[in-house]
Amino acid sequence: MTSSERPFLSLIIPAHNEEHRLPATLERVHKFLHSQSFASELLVIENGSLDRTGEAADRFARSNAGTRVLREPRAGKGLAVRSGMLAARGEYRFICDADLSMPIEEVVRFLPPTLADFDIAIASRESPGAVRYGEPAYRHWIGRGFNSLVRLLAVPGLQDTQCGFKCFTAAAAQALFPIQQLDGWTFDVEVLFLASKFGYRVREVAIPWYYIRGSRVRLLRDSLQMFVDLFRIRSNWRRRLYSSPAGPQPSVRISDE
Ligand SMILES: Nc1nc2c(ncn2[C@@H]2O[C@H](COP(=O)(O)OP(=O)(O)O)[C@@H](O)[C@H]2O)c(=O)[nH]1
Ligand SMILES: [Mg+2]
Repeated sequence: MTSSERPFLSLIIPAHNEEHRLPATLERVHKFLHSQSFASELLVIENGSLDRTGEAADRFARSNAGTRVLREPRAGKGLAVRSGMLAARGEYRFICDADLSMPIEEVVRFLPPTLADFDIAIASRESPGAVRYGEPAYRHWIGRGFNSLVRLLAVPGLQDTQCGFKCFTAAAAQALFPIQQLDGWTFDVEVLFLASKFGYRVREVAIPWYYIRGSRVRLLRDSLQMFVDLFRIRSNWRRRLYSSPAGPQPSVRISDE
């Protein structure tokens, strides 16, 4: 990893109450990045943790060049990902959950030369070829129920908006994250909704995905909030609260609906 040139890849890890699983994840990710021929940087964004996640990240960054730790005062995965995406300098900016439920080696499948002609590439546990390992049935069906609502209310075409592994080109990240507003779990739906409204090319990448216990999602409370957020996205759009992205855009096709 180098700091002077613009990195090819920024790997962005949002971390909340992750003091136990973060150190091993950082070791693995760092080792993987070093084994690649491209330049990269690693960003950890901690916010609102009640444990020593920030200290664990700082300790790692002190002894591993190319790692940056950012902090935000309020909790929220969406807020953390937004600050990471906007602080990143890479040509490609990849969100990676701290539990590494997708093997990190899969990252190359979201990048050129393996994948080309996209603005956003999202991991999918539903596309042909994807495999879910060890997921309890209740989690699976809650996820499928939410996806039905997402397709009905916000993004018709996508079978899995919630997987924690997504790759953005620098241009797409810099256009979409400044106008996206949700700070919590539904930020993925909002960003993908805006991506489709503004004509960005979204590709789904089928992945092997391993269920890891200890989710930070509080099933009842967060699911309810996510349901409300779907209506908020629609209402924000109707009220024209999302300004058009500034800067470079893809072949723009703005839908009025
Ligand atoms: N920085 C930050 N990260 C968060 C927050 N909430 C969740 N995360 C991170 O988001 C990722 C996904 O969380 P996880 O509990 O695995 O969710 P699940 O896999 O969707 O059930 C993990 O890296 C969490 O640490 C938050 O408030 N702030
Ligand atoms: Mg997880």
